[in-house]
Amino acid sequence: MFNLILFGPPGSGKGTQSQKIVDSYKVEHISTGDLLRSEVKNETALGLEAKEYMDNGSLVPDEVVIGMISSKIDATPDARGFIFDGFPRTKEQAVALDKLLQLKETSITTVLSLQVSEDELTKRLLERGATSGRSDDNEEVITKRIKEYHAKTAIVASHYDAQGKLVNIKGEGSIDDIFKSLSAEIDKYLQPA
Ligand code: B4P
Repeated sequence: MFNLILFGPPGSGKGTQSQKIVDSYKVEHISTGDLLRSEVKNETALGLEAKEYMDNGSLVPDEVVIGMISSKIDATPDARGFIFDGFPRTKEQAVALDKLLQLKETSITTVLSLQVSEDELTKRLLERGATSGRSDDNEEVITKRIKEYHAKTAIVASHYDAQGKLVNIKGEGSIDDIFKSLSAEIDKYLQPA
């Protein structure tokens, strides 16, 4: 099974590129950000807990996110592959994902890491904030999210680099050009469906 992690800081384009990958390769998309926002919108117990963290730019606790991922993988047993978007975001989540996939006799195929400068990230998220209505797209929270990325998430890249699975991809330029670079890597393992 093809299991891709699309990795990068907030605003690097993980959600944008995931959509294009799903359209082209017909893999299952698992976005922890989307799953959490849906729980918040539906005012579930999980959503009420997550909202506080998301609104101030913190990461939601690992156990909440890991439980959510596990049920999502189980829900689609016939998937051609998975694209993990915004997960794992801590070393603990990465270790848990490796174990979860091992139980299913599969593993991460490749980790594509989008490289975008901090100025560009802030610019994109502020622009999105002007139209998205997202509570975490304002200057103060964006700064906190980028800090959280450096403190807790950047280390996930080293975890997969040590396994020889990390590939850096330039994440600035046109959305189509970035998709071409990502596709060139994915094509090594899976052809468009
Ligand atoms: P996420 O929903 O994962 O969102 P993100 O990091 O903000 O954005 P992404 O990288 O997907 O960027 P996008 O394509 O939208 O996280 C939100 C919050 O949820 C976190 O802060 C955290 O609290 C919580 N959370 C999620 N997962 C978690 C986990 N595993 N553990 C704990 N907590 C978790 O692009 C951004 C903007 O840039 C868009 O407006 C897009 O149009 C634009 N853009 C994209 N590509 C572009 C390009 N090439 N050029 C110009 N603009 C571009």
